[in-house]
Amino acid sequence: MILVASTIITVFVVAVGFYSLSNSAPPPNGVSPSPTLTQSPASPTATPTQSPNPTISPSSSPTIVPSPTQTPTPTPSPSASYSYSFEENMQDWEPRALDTDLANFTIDWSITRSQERAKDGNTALKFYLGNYNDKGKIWVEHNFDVQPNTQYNVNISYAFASADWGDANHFIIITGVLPKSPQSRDELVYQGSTANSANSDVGFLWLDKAYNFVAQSDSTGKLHVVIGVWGVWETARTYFIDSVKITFVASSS
Ligand SMILES: [Ca+2]
Repeated sequence: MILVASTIITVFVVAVGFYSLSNSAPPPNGVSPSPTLTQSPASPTATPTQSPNPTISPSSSPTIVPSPTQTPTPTPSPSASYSYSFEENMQDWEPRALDTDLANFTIDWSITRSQERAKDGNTALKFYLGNYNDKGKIWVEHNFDVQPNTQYNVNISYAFASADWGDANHFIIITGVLPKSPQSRDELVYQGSTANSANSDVGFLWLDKAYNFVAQSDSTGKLHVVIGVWGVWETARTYFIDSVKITFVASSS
């Protein structure tokens, strides 16, 4: 019995030893390091999984950008025409004056809507200047939205009623287009006299006035039109203006 057991153990030990020798022995080629290649791809594949995080933030932010594109819509067109008859109101024409001081008070002046006479409809603007300081300047002013830094050809026409007959002692017409609202006498634009070409006192006559200008807007995109009179004779005078037409045509951009 003991002999049989020892024989079985001996056979088993021999068999195990033969088996281990057949697997541990190097192959005839001697290329055993091949298993190390299978481990190297494991570590690089783990790092790319962090990359999706940065791609989330750029995709959400561009949706905010398109909204500012709605702001340029108020930009005015390069050309525009306007007409004024003052039948209902002043139509945004603002009365203004300069050099109205006289000693310790100011001279009388006014620019109001009046139904005394009109060239179109029933109402015109009435200009009254009690020019007793011999230097008063009164006008109406209208601001227009135009394209900034653009040159315009501007035509201003209107009906002008004057009772200034004869050859002397007339006032001077103010009409111009300015990039800024005038603040001094030197910034106003003066034209011809207020004479109505009559040889006798025939009262008010309606005259057609028309002036062309080249005006340059600045970065504010505004042009200021002024229409009025400058008193150059020491007396009181009245004038009327109606049917004002203004055309802006952009000549460069
Ligand atoms: Ca009118």
